[in-house]
Amino acid sequence: MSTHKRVLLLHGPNLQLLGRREPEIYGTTTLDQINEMLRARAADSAIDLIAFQSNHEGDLVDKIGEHFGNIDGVLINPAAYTHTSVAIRDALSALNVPVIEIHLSNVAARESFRHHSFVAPIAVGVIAGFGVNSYRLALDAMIGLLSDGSPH
Ligand code: CA2
Repeated sequence: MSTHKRVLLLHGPNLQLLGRREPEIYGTTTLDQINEMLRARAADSAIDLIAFQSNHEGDLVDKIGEHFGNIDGVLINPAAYTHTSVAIRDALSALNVPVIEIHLSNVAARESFRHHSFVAPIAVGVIAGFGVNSYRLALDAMIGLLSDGSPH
């Protein structure tokens, strides 16, 4: 039996466009490149990373539900659903594992409708504003959490 931990990496709507549109806001790295970078880094820490992107709220809720009882943590950039989705928050909360919310941009410095997150209150923490590095920082935080249980 594998002793590897398992982490779910979720990407919300429109993030499939990464690297192809609006590079001045969201950078030039594609979603596949982010997934590959994180998969390699996770593997170095004996973590299997399962990546999934959807433009559909229910598909994200279904994916989270599928992992009840078989996942050790969730990294999620809920994208626009950050600001709208009670369903994604409830699904994540029900998993009972550490969740880290990720944003490429500094949402606090953008339009006021991006200042509220439904997910943040059930997350261990939020990493925003560092572009692609937000994902790397979030994975490093998750590796720390899964090794000693502490976010610090
Ligand atoms: O900064 C982030 O990571 C966001 O989650 C990105 C979301 C936005 O709604 C959130 O407020 C903050 C938007 C994702 C759209 O991704 C695109 C990528 C490339 C081109 C166009 C959109």
